[in-house]
Amino acid sequence: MDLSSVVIQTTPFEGQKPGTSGLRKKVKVFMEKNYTENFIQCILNALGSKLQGCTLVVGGDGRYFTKQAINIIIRIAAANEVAKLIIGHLGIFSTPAVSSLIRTHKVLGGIVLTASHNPGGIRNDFGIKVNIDNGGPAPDSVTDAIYEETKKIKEYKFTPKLETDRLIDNMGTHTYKVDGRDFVVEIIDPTTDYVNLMKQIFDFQKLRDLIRGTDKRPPFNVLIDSMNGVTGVYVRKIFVEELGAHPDNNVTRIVPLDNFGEIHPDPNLTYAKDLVDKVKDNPTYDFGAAFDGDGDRNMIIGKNAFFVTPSDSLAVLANNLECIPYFKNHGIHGFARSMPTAAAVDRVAKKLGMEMFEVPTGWKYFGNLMDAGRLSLCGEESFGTGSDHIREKDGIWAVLAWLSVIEHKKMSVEEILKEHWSIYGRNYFTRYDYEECDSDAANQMMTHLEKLIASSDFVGKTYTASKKSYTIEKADNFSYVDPIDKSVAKNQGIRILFSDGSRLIYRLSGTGSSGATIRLYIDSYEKENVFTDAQVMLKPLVDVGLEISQLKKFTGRDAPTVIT
Ligand code: G16
Repeated sequence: MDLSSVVIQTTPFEGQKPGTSGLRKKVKVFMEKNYTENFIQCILNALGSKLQGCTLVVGGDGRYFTKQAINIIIRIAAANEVAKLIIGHLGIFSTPAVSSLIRTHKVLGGIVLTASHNPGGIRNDFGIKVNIDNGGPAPDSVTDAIYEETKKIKEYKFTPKLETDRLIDNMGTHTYKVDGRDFVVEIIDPTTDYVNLMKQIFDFQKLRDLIRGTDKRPPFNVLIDSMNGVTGVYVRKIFVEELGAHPDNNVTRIVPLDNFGEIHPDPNLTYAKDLVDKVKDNPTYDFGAAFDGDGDRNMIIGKNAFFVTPSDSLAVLANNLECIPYFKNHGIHGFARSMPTAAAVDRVAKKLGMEMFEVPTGWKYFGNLMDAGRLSLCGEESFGTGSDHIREKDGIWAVLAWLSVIEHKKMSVEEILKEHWSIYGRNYFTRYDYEECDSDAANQMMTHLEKLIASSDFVGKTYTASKKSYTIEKADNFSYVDPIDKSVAKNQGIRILFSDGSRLIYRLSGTGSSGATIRLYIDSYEKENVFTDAQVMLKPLVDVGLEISQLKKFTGRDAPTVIT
């Protein structure tokens, strides 16, 4: 049957500006009449002339509203002359898997349905993000173009009679005629391409021997926690089926749920407490790892829940890449981190003579450097780690990388960290998050900081807390010039740098769906004193950070929601 598209009149919605990583709002907002339709049409409009005849990858973490959103995308894409959609079975793709598929199939891009680590379910968050042809998140130029479209949209195109009901429930290829053109929807297994990629990167036989044990070595007892998010399907394939992990003892919460079982699928010490407690309570566990809803974040802990900060995780991997076959084959071309991430990796880069980049918060800022062949490994304090194998951060990759290091060094997580600090010194790091603050109050606090750092006597001032004094050497609002395309990103976070190398950074999160989340990042470097508890070590600097920002006065908050 030849289907016809129609044009539907609409009006713009306010606030469809993509944040750090896509548009994230409450599900009920996406459910408003035409809200999702408008945004999808604007994405396609922003792709311009490349859209006609293109192929797009579509899928997400399976959270509530994924299926409805996919049905809308299919009908709008068909009407807009897209030639083909590659969609995950049941709508499931992890964010790293989408990135991989875009690259494997060499297609124009993808639409990822996720609000990442934000809670899901009908009362919580949904999100839509766009990836471009290198597999990475759309850069500012593309998201700005989408936002401009959302402010002026008057109509969207739709194919009302294209039957989408249960389409994603079965794998296979479906071909339609829409306005006389062929339109193809291919429903694929979400894991095949990604598992193949991981097999090319890592030595699966060695990892299997590590997890199962050999004649010479006892099994290395892992607990991998998918937090009811999308990684469950990949964890089953990779850890259970390929690497021989025990389905009851070595993996947990591996069935993706559309509300993540009412938990906050964010792998940190607060929201992944379940994993932390299990590893603490059971001394036979050597290792624990958790992922977020869409599978791009990771948290690593060792025996007795010894916590590895993401900044340290990045530095340790940078120091040990030779035990991962991918890097032997592809070489190592440079490292990068986001600005608030502690500079532990910088010291490794210096020792190895590697180029090192500091970019704003957001994985999208790494893409150009990777495409230019100048960046192999990067990470962010927000539990993101990855390499140039794709253009997204990759939780499962990070865990396989850690297991490769452990297999190679034959040391525990804690031993590896302690050895690293003994060689390089230690960047103590913590982040205080104040979630769902009043937006006006948070903005006022940032304005106060802007004024303060601009005042003529700020640099040189000394603040004291718990008998420790810190003298301000420099203060600014971070801006970045992309070394490849020279694009400029301004106002990326207020930095206060002290004469002893310590740093305080203040940012408003760009991933929340309501109110404002204030992030206070605290970082200090010690060459000798490397074995103190980080919270104890950083307490005076935290107090200075709170004094400078007057956070309590502006927000009324006594304590952070999350400390990592
Ligand atoms: C996204 C971005 C990351 C960023 C993180 C936190 O992660 O991809 O690059 O570090 O948000 O951003 P913010 O501090 O603005 O909340 P995800 O996992 O949410 O996609």
